[in-house]
Amino acid sequence: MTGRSSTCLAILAELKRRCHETVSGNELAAALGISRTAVWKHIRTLQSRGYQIESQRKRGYRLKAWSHSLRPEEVIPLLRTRCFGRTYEYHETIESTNDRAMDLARTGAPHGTVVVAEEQTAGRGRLRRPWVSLRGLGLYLSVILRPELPPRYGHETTLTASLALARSLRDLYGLPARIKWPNDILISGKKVAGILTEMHSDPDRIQFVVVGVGVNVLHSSMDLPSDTLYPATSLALERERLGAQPSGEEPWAWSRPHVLAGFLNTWEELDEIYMAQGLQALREDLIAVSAVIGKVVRVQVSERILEGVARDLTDRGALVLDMEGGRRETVWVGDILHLREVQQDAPEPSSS
Ligand code: BT5
Repeated sequence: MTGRSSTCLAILAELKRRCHETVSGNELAAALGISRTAVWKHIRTLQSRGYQIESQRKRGYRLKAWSHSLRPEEVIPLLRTRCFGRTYEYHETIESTNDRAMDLARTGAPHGTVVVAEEQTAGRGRLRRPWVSLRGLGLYLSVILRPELPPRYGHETTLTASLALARSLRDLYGLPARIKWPNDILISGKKVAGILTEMHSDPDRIQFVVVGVGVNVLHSSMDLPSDTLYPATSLALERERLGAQPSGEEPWAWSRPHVLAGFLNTWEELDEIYMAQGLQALREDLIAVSAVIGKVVRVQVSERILEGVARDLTDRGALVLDMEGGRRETVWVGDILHLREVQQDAPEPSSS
């Protein structure tokens, strides 16, 4: 980082810390050991980068609006991680952060590398389904993971990421986020986020996994796609509807950089538990926040459609279905097309 940009960061940090007041140029100059003219030049640089800093003659400077930008200077100071986000690539616009992360991973980018974009022009979900990625409204990111595991464990990284996202939305924002196995996050039955995992491996070992995550954050109902299998929602809409409060008091807690950093912090913690103890250490939490366990689900598994009661998750994250006639199926990979409550008067498939 250049001296110039690190001074900009220091000024920004001070204005954020004292966001309810006007901070004089003299105070900033003294705190940073630079001249008032230098402070003014850095403020101009920050303003030219989109920061809304009010400058009042003779009084000083005040940060007027919290930034939603995902530039590294907004996100990295909020990270508590060792690896996640420590290599951070930012794009204003990109076709797909997953494609970029796959390229970076092929050329040796380290575990925890994060690629973030303000907008994707060809964001995608599973089976190349489109992921609507409007500029400045959502989070579009991909994380490179290098677990030293055989390829058959690859799908478990999706579940770890899903749990991290659900947990960060629950714990930090009080939102009742649930996992629609294995890769969607729902709030009150509506889809707020989706996860796309892609992997490159040798026959016996994963080379790398790229986990792409799209989250609707600031969208109004007009910004959301309407032609989706599950109705879509955003954190802003659910916050308003549910009156949810973040755990802290800070006015900026709902800003995109905070949502992103809170997620990455939670995810690295869970990833470390997963790597040390395996998915079984997260199984109970996965069940507790599942949107599907105990529900009747219709699942597409390759060409087959299975319908049954989602009864359990195995230690390896497979979904256990109780089918009609007492048959039990274990599903490793599938797409849940539909889910509903078990009807009280209908005979329940056999219980475990
Ligand atoms: C997913 O796939 O939900 C995974 C989405 C992953 C997107 C991220 S963004 C960063 C990274 N880079 C990428 O290119 N992708 C990843 P799937 O389960 O297949 O769901 C796709 C379906 O979700 C679509 O067919 C639509 O029905 C619906 N959908 C599309 N955009 C949506 C949105 N913004 N909000 C809610 N639902 C949406």
